Amino acid sequence: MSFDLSSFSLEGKVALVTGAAYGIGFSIAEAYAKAGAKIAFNCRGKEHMEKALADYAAKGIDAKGYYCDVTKEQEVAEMVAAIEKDLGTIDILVNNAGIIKRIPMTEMACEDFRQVIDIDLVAPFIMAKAVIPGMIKKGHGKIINVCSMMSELGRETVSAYAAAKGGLKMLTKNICSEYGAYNIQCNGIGPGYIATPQTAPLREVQPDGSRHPFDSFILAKTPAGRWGDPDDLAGPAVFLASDASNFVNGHVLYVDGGILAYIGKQP
Ligand code: NAP
Ligand code: GCO
Repeated sequence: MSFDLSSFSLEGKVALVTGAAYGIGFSIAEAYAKAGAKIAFNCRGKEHMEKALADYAAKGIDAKGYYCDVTKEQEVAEMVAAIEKDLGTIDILVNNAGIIKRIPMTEMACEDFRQVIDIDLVAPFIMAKAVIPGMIKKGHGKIINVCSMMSELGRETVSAYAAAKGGLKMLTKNICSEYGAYNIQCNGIGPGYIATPQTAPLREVQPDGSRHPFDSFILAKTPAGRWGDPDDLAGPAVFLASDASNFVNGHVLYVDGGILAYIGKQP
């Protein structure tokens, strides 16, 4: 079959991006809409929902928003059923919803560790389990798990998050292995350090007006010498959701400006 640029199109596809009221999820959903997909997203709070719907509308995107805590199986089942009724069977799932808790491991309460694992690892399992039957019936599907630098590397204070994102990389490979025969491709996308609310504490300007030490650290670790923008993920995410990647499966595509390849700027 000869290559055609239309293989990058998402025309007529139904995409669910979890936690896409803002941040990385919003940028991925916006890119999918521009590529032709019908957009569904979820969040938990009324305020975030109302602002997100207005932000999507301001960009000419008729996104459908659903209240759903992705850790709750019943809420997920109801959301998927509602999306199938409103838009049709889900063709593309992006497991984007996620949290981080930055606490030294020996000071971290077990319930904090469990909450991060629940949202960042168990929820992608719950979401995938809910959409795969429809994808099998339809004869195709795309699942994209939002991994992290911490799928490959550790650092102080993020033990739960690294454990979750490391596990998410392996869940990605296992969904690939178990459902590839049904023409379902499951890949990861691994953002580097991206400027969103989640990383805002790491970029806070210091009282003396200087950069946060972690901000300077990341600039030195990134060949591009900058933090990523959520829109840097748009093209790679469209590729992984499109027919252009139908023989890419179980892969984690890092969109990190080169962090994983670079020892860091010499002092
Ligand atoms: P963010 O700005 O904190 O947004 C996280 C989103 O997840 C919010 O929309 C939030 O919605 C939603 N969410 C959290 N828990 C949820 C739950 N239980 N049910 C439903 N929605 C929930 O984060 P971000 O920076 O955009 O990150 C998005 C994803 O990329 C995360 O998985 C993160 O781990 C990953 N990531 C981020 C970076 C980075 O540098 N920013 C790099 C690599 C990977 P609510 O408003 O309802 O809380
Ligand atoms: C941190 C950051 C990172 C990023 C991202 C990197 O505290 O180290 O929040 O975890 O969010 O996951 O890829």
